Amino acid sequence: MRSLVPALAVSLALAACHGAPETPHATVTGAVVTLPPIPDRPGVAYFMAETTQPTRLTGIASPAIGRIELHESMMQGNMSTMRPLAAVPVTPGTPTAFAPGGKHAMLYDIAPSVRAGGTVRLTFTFDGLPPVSVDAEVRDFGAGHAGH
Ligand SMILES: [Cu+2]
Repeated sequence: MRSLVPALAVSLALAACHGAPETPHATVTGAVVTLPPIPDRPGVAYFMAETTQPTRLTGIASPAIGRIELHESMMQGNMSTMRPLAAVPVTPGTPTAFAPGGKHAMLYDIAPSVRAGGTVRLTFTFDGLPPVSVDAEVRDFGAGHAGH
């Protein structure tokens, strides 16, 4: 009898994984928001997006942030510049990184309630898939995000 409970837990876990065909979905992991060095300047968000079927990330929204834009940083000569992206393709099997020096989300009009050490809810919109909400970790401006 003593082994019954662990065995049952394992079989339930397997049922959860394999009992039904996987619903198409996207996943967002490692979301981090960096606050601006000066209030009233935009902040930035980094994360990793994955998907079970080809899709595009078309936007991000938050109840605590006025406007969020998808951007890409690039070098132009010695200058780092950035351009807005209307949508970012996400392909199964290839995580799409939003990371320092490349793609990122620009956060305008961040509510004062968003503080370093806390979290902020971000909702990601993907073409043809359910939206994905995550609580991003909030950090002070620091290493890893020069340029904005
Ligand atoms: Cu930007």
